[in-house]
Amino acid sequence: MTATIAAIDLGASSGRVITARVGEERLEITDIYRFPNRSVRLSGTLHWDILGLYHDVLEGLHRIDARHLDSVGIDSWAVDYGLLDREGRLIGNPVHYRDDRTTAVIDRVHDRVGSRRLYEINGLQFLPFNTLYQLAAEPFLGQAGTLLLIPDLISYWLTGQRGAEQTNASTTGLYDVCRGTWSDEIIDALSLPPGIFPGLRSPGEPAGRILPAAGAFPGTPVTTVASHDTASAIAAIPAVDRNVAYISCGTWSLAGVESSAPILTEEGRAANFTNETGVDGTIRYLRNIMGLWLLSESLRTWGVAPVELGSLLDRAAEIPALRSVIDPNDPVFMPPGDIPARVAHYCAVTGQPVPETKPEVVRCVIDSLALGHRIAIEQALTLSGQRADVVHIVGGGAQNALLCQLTADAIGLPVIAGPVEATALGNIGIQARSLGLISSLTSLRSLIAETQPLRTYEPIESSAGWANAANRLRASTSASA
Ligand code: LFR
Repeated sequence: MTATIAAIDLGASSGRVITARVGEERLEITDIYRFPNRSVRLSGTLHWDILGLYHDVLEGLHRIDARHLDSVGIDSWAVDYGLLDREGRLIGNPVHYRDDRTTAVIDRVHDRVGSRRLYEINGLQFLPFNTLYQLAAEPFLGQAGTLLLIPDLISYWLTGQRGAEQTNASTTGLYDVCRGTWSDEIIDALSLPPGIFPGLRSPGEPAGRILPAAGAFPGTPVTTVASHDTASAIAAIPAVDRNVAYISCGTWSLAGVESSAPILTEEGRAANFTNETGVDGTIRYLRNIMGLWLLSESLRTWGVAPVELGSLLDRAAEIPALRSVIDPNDPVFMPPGDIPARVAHYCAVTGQPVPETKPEVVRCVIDSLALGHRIAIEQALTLSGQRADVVHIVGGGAQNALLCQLTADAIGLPVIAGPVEATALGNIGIQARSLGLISSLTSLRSLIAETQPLRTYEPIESSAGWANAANRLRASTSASA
């Protein structure tokens, strides 16, 4: 038996609708429609263009050239949400996690529940945009009947059914990672209206059927997938029978290991490691690194089209490694804007050569990301007590040969790059499993390893230079603080 499955995958920079034919030992994907995801600043607040995105989702479904779909699944970036009023209408427009509205409320949240207690319950790394901080700055809470995370919102518009998908709920800060439930303790302490949080559903559960109003594939089942894009991407790492670490590399780099249970140590909290829920109760023990955002935002600043990145990377590859490095996670790099100018300023104040040409900026960013990957993977292995023989890079970053090679050099381990569309493949894989076509997470990963193009990068340069650079970066982090 084979099935036709569609994945709607909304990333922070672009979205896509992909279909797949899945059967025993068969997994072929077809790109149907890609569209940009742009932020919109309005009255001083940075928003998502959520209706534009919904329009593109419908456009993507319209373009599928099939008579019948067996199932559709939706994933997106985490953390952000839409509020519905008691009649189910959207209140306001979802705010972008890069908006700075939480700066003023973080201390207030921590006064109510200390960071240690938060970590004991939610196991989440501190990111200023975690949903619990956004809700503390939310003006429309009083009118809200329901909070829906972005994929749940799109799913609601397609089907009329509401729910809160578990892997994404685990990124809100309001989720008890050991119990697998919303945390009443945190919700009470922050005086949030408990009724706005819908019942949880896990990857694989039915999520309703497409309404006729959507205008395409009415009646098609929507299946709950691992709706946090990172959870879907990690479900699709082509890892079988080896000790592995991974980097899901797109707008963000998410670098870490898989664990069978939360790791809630004080060392892990201090290193800002997160315990996000994955498929089948697995835990993604990882840290966020600012990722390809630094490159895409630099290209936007320069007015350089993404297709020209290849030639810039070729020129960057000629420049000697590690002339200057930035801490990619410095908060200065978070908001949209002139990243190259911020990189130059960072290098100047930390006493490093200032990158002047475009290839020099690109080289500095790629070196810094590779170094960030090294530091995070080293920490993940130490903190989890795991070993790794290989590092998987999945997502858009797997296409960036320079970044993959430098990551292998920096870590001193082989890097297996691919699949590029890991998130969509994870989304499709969970649907295929609930259709009975794949038996387990392990067989999904084997199927991906057997059917998708992968490339291995062996470390070339000795990792000694990278070890020194890692120390330099730690020193420059304190200097720039
Ligand atoms: C990656 C990702 C990360 C999350 C960040 C913000 O696309 O989902 O996992 O920390 O975006 O939502």
